[in-house]
Formats: sequence, structure tokens, C-alpha cells
Amino acid sequence: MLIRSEGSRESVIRSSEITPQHVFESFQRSRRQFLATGAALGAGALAAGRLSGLVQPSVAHAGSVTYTVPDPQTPLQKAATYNNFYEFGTDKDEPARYAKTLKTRPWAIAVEGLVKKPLTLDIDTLLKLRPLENRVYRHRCVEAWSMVIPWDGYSLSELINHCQPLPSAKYVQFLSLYDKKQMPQAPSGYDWPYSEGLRMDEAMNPLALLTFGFYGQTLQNQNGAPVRIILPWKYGFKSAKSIVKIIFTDKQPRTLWNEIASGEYGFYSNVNPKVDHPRWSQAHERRIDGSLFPHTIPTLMFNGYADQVAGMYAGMNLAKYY
Ligand SMILES: Nc1nc2c(c(=O)[nH]1)N[C@H]1C(S)=C(S)[C@@H](COP(=O)(O)O)O[C@H]1N2
Ligand SMILES: [Mo]
Repeated sequence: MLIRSEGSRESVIRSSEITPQHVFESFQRSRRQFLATGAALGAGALAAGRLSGLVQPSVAHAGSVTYTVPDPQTPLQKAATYNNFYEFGTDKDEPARYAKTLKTRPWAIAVEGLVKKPLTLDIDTLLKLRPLENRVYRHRCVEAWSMVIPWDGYSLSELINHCQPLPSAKYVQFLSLYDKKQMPQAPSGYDWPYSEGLRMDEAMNPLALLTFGFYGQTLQNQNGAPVRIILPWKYGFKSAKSIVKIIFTDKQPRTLWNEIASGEYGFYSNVNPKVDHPRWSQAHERRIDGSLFPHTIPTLMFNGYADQVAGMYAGMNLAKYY
């Protein structure tokens, strides 16, 4: 098992100052929830969403790696109403209100750049390329709030292998949809479309998830339907929503937030409690889960995924490459 749960459980206890018994109960609750989801998936009893039948019964297991965390999950209702999706407005409640108009069919991802042969992949082809797995990930926004969300998808590496990038490809860029007509709320002064990127080894890391669903159902528009990237060890803005293009390159691609404020948002943007944002600390986060009262917990190095990702940054000065 690659995800170390002990450390994170301890930090929840310390930070929220609740009794170990409560923590234990909430852990047991989320574990029961987790097992119940597994049983439901196994029985093919998923709610009406288009994902039923596509999600693997082997919940959160892929090979020997267990993709889950013991933290209580964020309720769907919160994950779907507190969003960053600037194309649909800059307030947290705007994406849920305005993204309704996003047209998610037909949809395709164009694959370009340093590949054997450029190709276009239709969303329904993408959905069937590999079985979807359910993975519960910590989701840490650079604004120091976080959620715990069960996503449905498969490793981005599976798509990349399918695309056959050339050995000269060192980076991969993701572009989100930008359609002025569907997104009249998108603020001006940003160089749309939303662009993000990864080094090739980061993109190939099994944690990087090509995501189609959450909570056992199709992604809601405000969460990046019909397909997005999820990178749990990086700040949320690296996880581009509603992507329509993937470009393999030999140069570090432009990224939207880095262009807007390069001193605040670097290319790497790995979650790091020791490297503060110039305007606030990154040592703690406000965890948005089912609790009645807001609570703050310590932020974990690489968001708790150090075992799987730290090796990729060995020898790098993470204060310089933030
Ligand atoms: N296209 C696009 N993708 C985006 C954003 C955005 O504004 N536009 N916001 C990012 C930020 S800052 C975060 S924290 C996450 C939020 O994902 P969620 O709303 O599903 O929790 O999406 C990221 N992906
Ligand atoms: Mo974010």
C-alpha cells in the first residue's frame, strides 16, 4: 500500500482537537461508506448516471496500489456548489449556476504535437478506452481549502500510451474548452483557453487521473464535464477542466495562472506546506467535508502522496521550482 494513512489520521486528530473516539467513528463511517460504494458498484447498482456499467467493481484498487484515503469524504452537494471554474465566473457559487449551459456532447479531445500521428478521440471512445476506477483523492486548492472526492477515471498514462508520443516529447499541455457564447462570464484579461501542463514523467505517474465522473456518476458541468485531469499531489489549478486538446511538446508549455502571476503560481505547483504563497501560508488548509463546523488541518507534503511522487523531484529546489 503506497498511501500512508497513519500520518494523515494523526494530523486530523491533532489539528481539529476532537477526541480520538470521534475521529475513529468518522473514520469507520467513511470506511463503511467506502465499502458500501464498493458493494453497490459490484452489484451494478450505480445511480442512473451514464457511468454505470463502466466503473470497475474493484473499487479503489489498481494492481497493488490502493487509491484511497481515510479522511471523511466531502459531500457531493458541497463538491458541486463550491467551485473554481473561471470560464463560468470567478465566485465560488457561479460555476454551479452558469455551467448548466455547457454542451458536453458532442465532445472530442484533439491530440497534437510530438506524436506518431495526430488523432482526435471522441468522448465515448475515451470512456471505453479503459475501465473506469473509483479513486478517493485529497483535492487541495492553492487558496488553502481542500476536499476529499471520489473520482471515476483511469490513469492518464493509459491515454498517453494510446497516443504514442515521440521520444522527443518532454512535456504535455492541456487546453480547456473556450467558447465565448457558452462562457459569457469568463473574465477578460485572461489569455483563454485555460492552459495547463506537466512534465512527461509527471503525466505518466499512475496517480494522474483522466477523470469522467465523481461519486459514481457523470461529472457535473461545474466540475469539468465531460472529461478533466486530476493531479492530487498538486494544487487544484493544475487539474484542468473540460479539456479539448492535448499537445505533446519539447518545451515547457504556457500555463494560465503562471502567465497571470508568475511570482504566485509556478509551473510545478506541488502541494508544499513549507513553501508559502506570497500572500498566505500553505502550512494549513480548511477542510471542507461533512463536518458541521469548519476545521483547519495541517497540509501534508505533496498533499500526502510523497511516497508516490517525491522521487520525481529528487534533488530539485522546491522553493525555486514552486
Ligand atoms: N478550465 C479550468 N479548469 C480549472 C479551473 C478553471 O478556472 N478553469 N480552476 C482550477 C482550480 S483553481 C481548482 S481548485 C479546481 C477545482 O475543481 P473542482 O471545482 O472540481 O473542485 O479546478 C481547476 N481547474
Ligand atoms: Mo484552486
